[in-house]
Amino acid sequence: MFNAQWKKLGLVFAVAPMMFLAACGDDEEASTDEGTAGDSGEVNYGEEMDYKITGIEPGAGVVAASEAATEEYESLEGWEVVTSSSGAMATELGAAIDNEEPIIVSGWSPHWKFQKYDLKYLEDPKGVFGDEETINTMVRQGLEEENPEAYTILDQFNWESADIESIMLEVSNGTAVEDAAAAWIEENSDRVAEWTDGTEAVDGTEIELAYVEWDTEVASTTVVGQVLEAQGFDVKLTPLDNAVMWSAVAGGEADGMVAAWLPGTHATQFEEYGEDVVNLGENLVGAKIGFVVPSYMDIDSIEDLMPAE
Ligand code: PBE
Repeated sequence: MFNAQWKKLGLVFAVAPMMFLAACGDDEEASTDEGTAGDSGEVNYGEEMDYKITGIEPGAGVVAASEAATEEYESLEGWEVVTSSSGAMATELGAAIDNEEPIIVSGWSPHWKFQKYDLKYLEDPKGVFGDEETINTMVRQGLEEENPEAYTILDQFNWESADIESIMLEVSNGTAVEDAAAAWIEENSDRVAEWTDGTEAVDGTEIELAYVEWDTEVASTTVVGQVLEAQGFDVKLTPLDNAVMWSAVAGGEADGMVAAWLPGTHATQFEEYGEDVVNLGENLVGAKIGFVVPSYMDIDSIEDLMPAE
């Protein structure tokens, strides 16, 4: 309508050729610009979301980083990170997408949500969420001497985002994690053979792995647990809060975990417990945390948001 009127005016009067060109030169671009201006001027995503960011478990590093972001960015003044659980976050994300509503979640990759939905990370010019992360394996002191076969398998465990995501996606579609893990192990016997390389089967030696019920860690810990079980171990997988997971390995109550996100996400825990655990290094590279939004949201950066009034 607006453009059509300008066209008419331009044709009739032809007195403002520059304006005429500006309005009609590129209709598509003109309307896109109009939409953007309209969104930032009229659609206040913050207001629609009640200035709430959908967090996950209170102990998660990504929640701490999300809270730090609300402190660091002026655009997030007056915003709040609402904690719940990874499962609740995923449910809320799915519901928002069904209704094409705006939502900001404390997100991470690898994660099945990127395969299921069209999502993007908001740019983080202040670097509050850090850069690329690795997921690392930590074991208790003394494991190498007391349980060398398990130590070697845990040390050799490593895989890629595509591997873990394929399991997570199946689980998100309703497959039991035990079944998804078993199927992956069967299809990737060469890879698994590299993890057990140089070890001998045992007869019921106990091994306890701690983890947190994040989708990533549920998948990885289940896979490693099954590989250990197939080697004859009596495996116990213990879900804990993040800080408790770290302290359990540091204190020797648990034998190990494959869920240490570094250098940023678990920096606080690594600082506190790093000297009391044995760091077996990366089991996955290319991980990431940050604010994740549906691609249909017309913002790219945390700085595109608006403070609460
Ligand atoms: N996460 C998944 C964890 C680490 C693994 C990103 C939710 C966290 O934020 O601590």
